[in-house]
Amino acid sequence: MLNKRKLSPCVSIVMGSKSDEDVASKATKVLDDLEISYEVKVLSAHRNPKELEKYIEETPAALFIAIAGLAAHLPSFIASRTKKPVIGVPVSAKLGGLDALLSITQMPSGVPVASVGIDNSKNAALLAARILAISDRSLIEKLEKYGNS
Ligand code: RP5
Repeated sequence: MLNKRKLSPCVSIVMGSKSDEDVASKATKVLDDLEISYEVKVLSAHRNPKELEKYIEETPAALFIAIAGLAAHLPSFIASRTKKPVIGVPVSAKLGGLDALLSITQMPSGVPVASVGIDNSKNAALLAARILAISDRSLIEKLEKYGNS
């Protein structure tokens, strides 16, 4: 079961399916360690587009980590509806995750989505922390202590 921190979320973690939960848990572990607030949602770009759209508009989170396999339209769907940063995590559901990786990285000009490596949601959380650290000095110190392991 994924942990939900009680504070207003800094990071929104959205996954396309409950089957992505194992990948998501690597991101929540890092955010817990760094004491960064987050919320976790299971919302698919294909199965729940209206609910997802409403959620994107309403969440106070500063940025998104979007975790998806297969056609992996979740990160691009989010990026097309917000100017907040979106970090995509391709999931190795089929084809070793290459399908999702290409889908997430091959964005048309003007609609940026960052991508980490396949299943590497730990790096997505660390990248999110680095973005948030731009305006939060205490987070820089925590990241220094956290190291590169
Ligand atoms: C994607 O399809 C999800 O992100 C997941 O990685 C993959 C398989 O989803 P399920 O069929 O297990 O729900 O949308």
